[in-house]
Amino acid sequence: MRIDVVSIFPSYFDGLTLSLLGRARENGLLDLHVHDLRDWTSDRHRTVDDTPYGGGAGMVMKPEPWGLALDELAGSSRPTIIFPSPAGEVFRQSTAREFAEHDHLIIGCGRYEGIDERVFEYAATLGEVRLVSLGDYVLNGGEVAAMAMIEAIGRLVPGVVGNPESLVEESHEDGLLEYGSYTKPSTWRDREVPGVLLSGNHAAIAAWRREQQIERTRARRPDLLSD
Ligand code: JCE
Repeated sequence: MRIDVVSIFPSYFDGLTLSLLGRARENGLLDLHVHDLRDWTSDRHRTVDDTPYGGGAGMVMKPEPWGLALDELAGSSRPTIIFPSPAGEVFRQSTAREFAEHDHLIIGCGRYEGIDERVFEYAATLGEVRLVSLGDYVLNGGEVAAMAMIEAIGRLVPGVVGNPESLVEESHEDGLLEYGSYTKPSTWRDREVPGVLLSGNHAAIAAWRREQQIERTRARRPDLLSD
């Protein structure tokens, strides 16, 4: 999979390119390229924003640099073009699974009050456009949302996470929260590890863990049980 990110703060992504995804990158499984939107400006001040038509607070990202960036990065690959936006569909594990199947993602990170609306229409002529929100809160720009999405998508690309079983057992993959985990010592500050986990009875352990998952989901995320 190739992912191109366009941002006016490309150094935000320096940390991400190390860690978990660093290894996938070396294997050639995940080819991440981060670009500075200002590289597609031509004025002396490398301007990417301007005042909004119709008035209002703040600035809007100009369409021209975005048009040139998308033309160059899309090529002939019919990419999926993702714009993080508080007005987009909510990003879920199912969204990550869907995007992990695609060969080429372009993620456009807005700033200020957002991007000129015509950029989304134009992008739709180059590939499939998706406006995607990380959740129901407002960030200052798309970068943090893009990083979260890249991590969630990247770890689903076959071969990126070592043990495929560890993917299935995690929260949200089966629609329930995870059971609690314990490690040594078996007693710590007068607190015991639940006895069943020390029993060696694998059927009892599996049943206890499933019960934990259901109870926690009911207490913390009842929306996951009713929907
Ligand atoms: C962004 C902004 C709209 C006021 C580009 C915010 C995603 N889940 C999300 N929360 N916030 C975002 C997000 C993504 C891209 C941009 N802003 C700031 N947007 C109204 C301010 C600009």
